[in-house]
Amino acid sequence: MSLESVNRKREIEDLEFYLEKPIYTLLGASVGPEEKKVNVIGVPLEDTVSFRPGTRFAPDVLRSVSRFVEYSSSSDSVLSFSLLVDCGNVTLLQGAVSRNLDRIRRVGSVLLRVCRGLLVVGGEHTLTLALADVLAERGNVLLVVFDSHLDLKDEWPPGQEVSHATFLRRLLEKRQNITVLHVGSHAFDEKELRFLEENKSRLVRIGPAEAHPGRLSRLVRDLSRDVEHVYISIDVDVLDPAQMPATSNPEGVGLSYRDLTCCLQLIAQSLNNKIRIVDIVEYNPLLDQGYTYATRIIKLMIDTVTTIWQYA
Ligand SMILES: [Mn+2]
Repeated sequence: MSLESVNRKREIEDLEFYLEKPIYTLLGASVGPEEKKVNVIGVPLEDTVSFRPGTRFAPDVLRSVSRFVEYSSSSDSVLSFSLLVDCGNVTLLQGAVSRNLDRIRRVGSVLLRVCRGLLVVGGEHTLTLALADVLAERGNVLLVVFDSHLDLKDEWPPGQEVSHATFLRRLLEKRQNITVLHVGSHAFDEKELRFLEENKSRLVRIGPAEAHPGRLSRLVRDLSRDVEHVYISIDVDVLDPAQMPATSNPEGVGLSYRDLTCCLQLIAQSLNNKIRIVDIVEYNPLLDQGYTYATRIIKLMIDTVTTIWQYA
């Protein structure tokens, strides 16, 4: 065994302190971490709630509900068990957002060195700040965000610099080598639009009406030209609340599930071998009825994994 792989093995073992082993794994996966697989981590981060609390329960509820659904995608493929491992949840300290982001960064940094891809289950959207930051250490990043909100506020609530509504601004201030394609937003204020305008060379927004494959394919091709790594972040409130009411900050309208998966397919076709991280955030099981919408999130995970990693 080479020194490099001995060190890698030791780093993975050292993660034990920061990862809580799952009681049930997601989608019947075996327990990770494991090299060369798609590693699942739950991130029960919920430190900056502004409306309805509950996202921190999402990873464990989704694992538990995933025992009762079929592992087939909405386009007739069946998830391969050998593709995924579940590393459990990042152990977090309730209320300590910056220490928690450090822990998420640390776990992400080790796993990204060894895994094929990272499937991250939130928790609040703020976790993307830590993981996109880690990915940007490794080269130029295209971050594709699906979200009803722009999350470009300077402070939210007033006085709070790091939160689910400010994370994207903090990320762009910190990292010059991240380009963002923002899809589906229709909820923002004038200051956020001004920031968008001032940063339009690396922050491209397409609203819900334009979120179709034809428009996306050209943009994705152009934006990914000088990019080594792609990160896809899905805030489930991008979906119409009629299709996804179980989310902390709903915004009245949104994309259909089919719009979202068509966009994902298109991105996967154009950028498959560059996609390193997908996160699915802001599902709130306390607002779910009989776990109906948990099954939709699980279907979204299966569709994502089969589209992006299984048939690559
Ligand atoms: Mn949102």
